Amino acid sequence: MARVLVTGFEAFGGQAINPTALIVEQLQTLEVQQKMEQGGVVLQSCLLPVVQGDSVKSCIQAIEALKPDIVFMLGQASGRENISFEKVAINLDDFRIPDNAGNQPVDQPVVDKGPAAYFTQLPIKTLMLALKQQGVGADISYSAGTFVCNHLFYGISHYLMTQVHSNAQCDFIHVPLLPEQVAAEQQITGNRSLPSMPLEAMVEGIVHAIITAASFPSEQQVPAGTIN
Ligand code: PCA
Repeated sequence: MARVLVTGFEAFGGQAINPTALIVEQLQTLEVQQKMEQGGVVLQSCLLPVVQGDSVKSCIQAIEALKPDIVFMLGQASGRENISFEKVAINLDDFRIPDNAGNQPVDQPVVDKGPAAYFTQLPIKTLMLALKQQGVGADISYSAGTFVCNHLFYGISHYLMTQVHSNAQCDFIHVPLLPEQVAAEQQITGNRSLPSMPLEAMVEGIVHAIITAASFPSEQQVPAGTIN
């Protein structure tokens, strides 16, 4: 059995919901738990605060309790069209808006004197292809931004890399907005229509990613590079 921890985030930036909180809720249903059991996965999930420092601390607590083989951290990324597997975590906090505790660091390292970046060790191209085969839009992203999602991704990558007794691997997965978030935003700001994905497709994609990763497949050598 593979032990997998999945984290979601609370709502932030004045928004009413965060799709990743709803995904985490769905992962706790009996139906998903049964699928996980059949797929050889012991799954645990939790919600994290959108706060510099505390997000990493809460995630480490969950890691120490479950001792997972794989950690998937989920976050919302407005403007993304597909579920995107992040390749890189960078050692930089540069918050465009304050986090939920009012912190707004500018050009600070996540970890003082830590390496500039970490690459995920998980086979994310294989995961991307598995989702596409299932009919769920997926791609690889080469920037998780410089807000709390990247902060958590870097903080947990650093923690796992520096733990002597841990072989656990992690990745950050960004999901698009929900259709209802796009509609709400359009009403308030009149903004152009942003891309969205229904919750059912997000849950299907995340469940498939978890079960695929839990069989520890090797990475596929396919191009997925971008020019931005
Ligand atoms: N997305 C933000 C933080 C929380 C979330 O869901 C980000 O991309 O940094």
